Amino acid sequence: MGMEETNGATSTTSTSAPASTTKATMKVYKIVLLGQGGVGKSALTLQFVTHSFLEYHDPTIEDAYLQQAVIDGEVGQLDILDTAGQAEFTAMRDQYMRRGEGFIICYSITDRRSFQEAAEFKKDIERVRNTEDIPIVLVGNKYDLEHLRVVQPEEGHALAREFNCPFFETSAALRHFVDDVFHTLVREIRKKERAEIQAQEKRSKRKSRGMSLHKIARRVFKKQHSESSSS
Ligand SMILES: Nc1nc2c(ncn2[C@@H]2O[C@H](COP(=O)(O)OP(=O)(O)OP(=O)(O)O)[C@@H](O)[C@H]2O)c(=O)[nH]1
Ligand SMILES: [Mg+2]
Repeated sequence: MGMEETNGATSTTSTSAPASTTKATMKVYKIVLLGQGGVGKSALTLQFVTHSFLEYHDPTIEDAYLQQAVIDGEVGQLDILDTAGQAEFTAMRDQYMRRGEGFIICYSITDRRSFQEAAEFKKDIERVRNTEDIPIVLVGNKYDLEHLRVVQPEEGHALAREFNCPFFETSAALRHFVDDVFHTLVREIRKKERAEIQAQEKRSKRKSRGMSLHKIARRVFKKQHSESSSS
């Protein structure tokens, strides 16, 4: 089952829109999918964008998609980068880790190695970005293949707690929890932006308070100075 660990805010519709109809003012969310080859990054992306299931594995080099979505009543343009999981195509990895505002780290519940790799992807993002404060959603895909499961849901939850991020078990085949993954990541990006704005406001308030204190001190000093020179 797919499970969201953080907020349960209502999700809404997502609609495909050609790039030409995108208003210049619409907020763009740069999303990057990471994960070992074959875990289902392309299948998840195609389900999200085109509502169809990719049956065969055609190793990705790099594919980009634009998808308009209304999330919590606010419209946004999701700029999705579906990356290569296969080692021979990974030369660009640092570059797209620098470019992304939010990351979907995927593993397959049928492949332990892909689960171990997920932790490596997280470390790589932190190394490239030099911070731990990056919007991430952890995804254990292919949960329809329960008979082939080797990674337990509790392990996914535990890793998500370590990452401090939301977690879903998904099925690209059944289109289960696909929208939730993308929408939740947008919420995580928005949450971070709001926190940054608040921090900035606090800083500028403190600065302006400091300025006015400085002004008062100057006035008092002037007054005292003029009183002492007139007496
Ligand atoms: N049963 C099942 N199969 C899936 C699911 N998601 C993906 N697959 C299959 O797994 C294979 C690999 O899927 P892709 O989406 O191509 O994997 P990828 O992560 O994009 O692989 P790379 O592009 O090489 O990095 C394909 O045969 C998919 O049909 C799922 O949720 N359930
Ligand atoms: Mg792919």
